[in-house]
Amino acid sequence: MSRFHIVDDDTIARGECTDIYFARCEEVLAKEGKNPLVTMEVTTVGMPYDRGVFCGLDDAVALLEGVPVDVEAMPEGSVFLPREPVMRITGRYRDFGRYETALLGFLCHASGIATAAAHVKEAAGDCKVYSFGSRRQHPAIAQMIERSAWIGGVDGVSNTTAPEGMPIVGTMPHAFVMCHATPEEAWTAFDRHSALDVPRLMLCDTFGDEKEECLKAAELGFTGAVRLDTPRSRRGNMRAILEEVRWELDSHGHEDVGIFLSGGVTREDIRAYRDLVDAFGVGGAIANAPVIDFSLDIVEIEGKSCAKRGKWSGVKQVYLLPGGARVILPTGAHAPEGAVPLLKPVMRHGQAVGHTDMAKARARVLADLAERAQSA
Ligand code: PCP
Repeated sequence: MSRFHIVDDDTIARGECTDIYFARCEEVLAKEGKNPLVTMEVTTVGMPYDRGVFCGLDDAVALLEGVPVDVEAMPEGSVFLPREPVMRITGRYRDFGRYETALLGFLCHASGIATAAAHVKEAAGDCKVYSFGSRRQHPAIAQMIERSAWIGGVDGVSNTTAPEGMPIVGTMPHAFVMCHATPEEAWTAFDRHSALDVPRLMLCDTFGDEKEECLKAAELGFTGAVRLDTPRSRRGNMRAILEEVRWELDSHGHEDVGIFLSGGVTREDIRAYRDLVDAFGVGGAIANAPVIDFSLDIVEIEGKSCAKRGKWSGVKQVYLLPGGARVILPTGAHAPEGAVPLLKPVMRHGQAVGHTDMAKARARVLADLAERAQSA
């Protein structure tokens, strides 16, 4: 029995974290002696972005390990568009139907976060973006949040449970500053006791005006950047505040001291302030991102194309064409010259073939962002 209101790995892996209607209908099919061979596809018909970033495949494969199905999918970090299948599963329906709930949960949530992170990073351009939002979500999924944000292109994450292979970044909380008699005492203590590789990012808005505190921090000589987390009640014209802080730092010889902005930062804020800010700490705008509304639908039964209303029947492949255009075609159709099929085998009869690679997934997103920045 878990200490917290969470579902343990084994229960999820057994397909017991499911919607009751799957369990009940599985029983009915069994009593009817029905277990048709089906192919199901994961697609979305729409999303609050021009494109999505596919993520969560690693957990999906772990979920279906040992389940007698064949799976093809786009690699993690792939861009996808509405209607494009990002994954397809072939097997006998009763063998995997109940896994739909957990499977979609893994893909919808991770892809939502990776997609938001990629769009936030796109808005930031050369500015650094750090994922600070695990506190906005249930701690049991902190690792998934940080992995998805990293794949989506952020430059670092704050949660200590993040998977290996990404920088863990943080500054200091207001509570830390308030534990000292003055902000200067807090900044000096931080510098005195922090390891050399810990960036000296000083929080400069706890008690005094940002301009005043930033200058004090900069004049201590060890400050790499000043963090502004200005409360909403004081954010009249945040641009003017940032311009003032930048002016005062530069006019007092602290051109090398960067500005770090956090606190309810959105994509729009990043676009508005990226010429003045060197790094953004982003919480809810990534961690609370809307999930991708994927669904898993039958497209073929016993070899015959068949789909419910609103879905396109038949097994499909998505092709990337020379020049960057994309096309969805039935798998039996002749692929255009130079077309690259995006769905690749990831499982054969319940065994993973190949593996998901977080670094490669992230590289895919960064390459796409670089291409978009170039063509912008
Ligand atoms: C938190 C943190 C980031 C915020 C949250 C990220 O700020 O410092 O700035 O989450 P958001 O983008 O959803 O706002 P606070 O809790 O205000 O302050 P503290 O740094 O003192 O923890």
